[in-house]
Amino acid sequence: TKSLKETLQEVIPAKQEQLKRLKTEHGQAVVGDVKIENIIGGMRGLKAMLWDASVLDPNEGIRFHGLSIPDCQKVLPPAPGGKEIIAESMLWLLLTGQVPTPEQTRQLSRELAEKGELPAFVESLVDSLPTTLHPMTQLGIGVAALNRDSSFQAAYEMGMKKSEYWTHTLDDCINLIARLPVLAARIYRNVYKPGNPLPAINKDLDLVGNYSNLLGYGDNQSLTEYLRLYIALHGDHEGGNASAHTAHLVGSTLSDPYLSYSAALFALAGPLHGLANQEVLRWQLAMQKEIGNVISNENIRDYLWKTLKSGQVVPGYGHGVLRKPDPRFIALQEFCNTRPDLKDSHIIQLVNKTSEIAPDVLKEHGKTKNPYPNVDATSGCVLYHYGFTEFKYYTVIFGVSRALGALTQLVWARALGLPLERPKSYSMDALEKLVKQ
Ligand code: FCX
Repeated sequence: TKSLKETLQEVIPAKQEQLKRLKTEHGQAVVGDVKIENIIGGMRGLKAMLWDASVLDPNEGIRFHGLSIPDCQKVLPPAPGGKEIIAESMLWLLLTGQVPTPEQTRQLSRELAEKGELPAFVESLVDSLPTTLHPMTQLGIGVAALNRDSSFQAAYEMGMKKSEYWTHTLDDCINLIARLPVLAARIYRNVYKPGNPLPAINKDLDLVGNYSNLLGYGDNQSLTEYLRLYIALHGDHEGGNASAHTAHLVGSTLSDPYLSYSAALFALAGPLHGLANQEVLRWQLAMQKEIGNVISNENIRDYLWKTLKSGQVVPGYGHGVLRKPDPRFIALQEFCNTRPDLKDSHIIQLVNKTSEIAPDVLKEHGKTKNPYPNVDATSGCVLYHYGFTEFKYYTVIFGVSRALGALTQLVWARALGLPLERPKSYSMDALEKLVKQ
């Protein structure tokens, strides 16, 4: 059985050739215009980034190396006894473009479990943080501190050749992915369950199986399966989203993967991005409180209007690229539909009903280009149903997941020798001058 590194080693030369071809044969080809609206509109719609692992179609949603979410659910190996995609299968696909065998995913699970321990100083560092510090801030601090052991940084100091960048980047990325669950679970324990012992990593379990165990939910197979699906689905969403883009930008300075991903986590911590899943729950619970136990279309519509009229966004709706309901949202909804307890859950019913009513209200409101639910519209509410109610922690789970895409693409950025990212900026005066020319 070929290992992840051996598989990657095999696929890199063809990709390097493809990049060379693009550069030499099509370097001057034009793929779009840059309008003033792109420059002042958060670069929305600008085709300006290379990202091989996934492409987001506005109508179809995400495809990972060409595979849609239902395709992935069919072909990517689950955990033994489970049904849902596991992080290892998704990681393998994102990194190599290939579907792993069950044996390869098991092998990778074992490798990650063996590398899962935190250095003692990171444990003490995280334990010393005030429990009032947001869990995402704690995660970012812990990830940045892990860079003490960066293989990339050490090799760089020793003068490694450019052709060796990717192997050290890969080593760091695998180590970081392996350590994220134990770091994230320690933060959860410290903030919400102080004094609880953390179980040892089980070398026979997959990454998310271990994460669930460390969080104290290992006995709940249904929640563990949900976490597996959640983490696989949030892994990558092409390159321009704020977290993936941040990892890419910081990595382009040859900052090591720990520092690059730490920066990405702080982008994920914003309410317009990953924090939305915590905001959705807060908002749905406030709605529930106001409308009481009767879930009627009218009550929900009124509450939506109240939110909009108070100048707030409806969390969990809209997207920078998507123009249809997010297939990740649909996959999570389908997960709920297959489980009677989830189907009958009050909060899930409220989420589902809201997703039926909100698009028309948002259309009538007339501002958002995409009135449909994104993945955050349901992800946190399902956790709440399971009794995992500490909603300030939800984005941390997203942070464990987004590493799959952001880090695998750092490996590729180094394998392809991508340069420092440095777009050109203009002042408003300079733009006006350009326009008048
Ligand atoms: N509720 C109310 N207004 C909304 C809205 C929503 N859900 N979504 C967009 N709008 C508004 C915008 O605020 C903007 O108003 P403005 O002209 O006064 O500034 C206008 O509609 C046009 O925005 P639009 O082009 O449709 O959306 P953007 O690409 O600028 O922003 C996000 C995309 C996702 C940031 C936006 O839809 C939003 O704020 N949604 C709510 C928060 C959320 O769910 N974020 C998670 C997104 C994602 F899934 C993730 O990263 O995890």
